[in-house]
Amino acid sequence: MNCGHCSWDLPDSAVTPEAFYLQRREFLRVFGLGLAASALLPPRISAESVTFNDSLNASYKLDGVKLTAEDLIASYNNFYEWGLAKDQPKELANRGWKTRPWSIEIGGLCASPRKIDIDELIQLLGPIERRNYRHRCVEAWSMVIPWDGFPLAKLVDLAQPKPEAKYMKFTSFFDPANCPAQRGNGFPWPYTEGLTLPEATNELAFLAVGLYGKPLRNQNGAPIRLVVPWKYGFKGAKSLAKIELVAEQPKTLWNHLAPNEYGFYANVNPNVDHPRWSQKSERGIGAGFFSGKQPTLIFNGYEKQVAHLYADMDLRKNF
Ligand SMILES: Nc1nc2c(c(=O)[nH]1)N[C@H]1C(S)=C(S)[C@@H](COP(=O)(O)O)O[C@H]1N2
Ligand SMILES: [Mo]
Repeated sequence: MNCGHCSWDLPDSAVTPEAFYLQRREFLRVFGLGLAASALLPPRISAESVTFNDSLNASYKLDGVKLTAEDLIASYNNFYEWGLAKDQPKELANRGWKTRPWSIEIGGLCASPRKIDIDELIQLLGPIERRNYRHRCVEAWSMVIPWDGFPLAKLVDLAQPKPEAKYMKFTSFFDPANCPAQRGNGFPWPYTEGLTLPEATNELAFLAVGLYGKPLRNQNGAPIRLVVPWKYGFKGAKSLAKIELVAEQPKTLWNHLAPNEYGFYANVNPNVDHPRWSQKSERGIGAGFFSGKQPTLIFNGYEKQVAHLYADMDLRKNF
């Protein structure tokens, strides 16, 4: 029973389908070393100055939907800087990689650029709110995650885009001294992503600094990551070092690696299959083998909030 087109059969607990065509052996060489020998360190979370209120935004409660368990969200990850297998980031991103103190640069075509400490930025953009969002990976698995953070639109306001700014570009950390994969495993690091400005200022676009009321763990993209719940998970760049306003559509890491498989828009859509598998259904992580399979929702269930952004667009062409 291995149909290769059914999402059910995706080998996503082994090597991720997103990276299927990459140099697997090179990755195993880089990430496979010393795994068994070293003791596992508990995740290190320290963010004394961040307060998480019990501040669930009522518009994003997802009534009747069950949240994915915290330990699953923290142990089943895609974070290729720290390994291709789902269980590697929780170990390899917690062997001394420091995500505080951390500064983030806000720049490009804006009137108010700055380089700022993450906790100062949180003070500026707070209070922190809670949103329960569906999370759908292009590999056809899904979760429901209670994020803590703030709307990306608040950061756009802070930056004050110039009229020529049409897109936002997101760049993850680049730290080859501490991240073996970034010393040359074939990926064009750092990880980059992008949104149009109307997408970035949509009410759903979110910057997460925590989940389940705790600062983000390293494997989930500490100290700050993008969350755009109507799009496939790869749009949500982790551990952001830079956010820029730009005039042209930014080239993203996945566009660059496989433009025919991972488009710029990457809106969740049951009617547009991935070239190597169907997107008609998805598997809820932690939901159980038989109850876990569920239909994919257009825009991941957020049609009401975002469909207008794509009203004049052919979603097959602009996938
Ligand atoms: N920097 C960086 N960001 C990233 C990734 C990555 O490999 N590197 N993986 C993406 C993918 S494919 C997904 S599905 C989500 C996974 O987020 P999670 O591990 O918190 O569920 O992060 C996205 N952001
Ligand atoms: Mo993903």
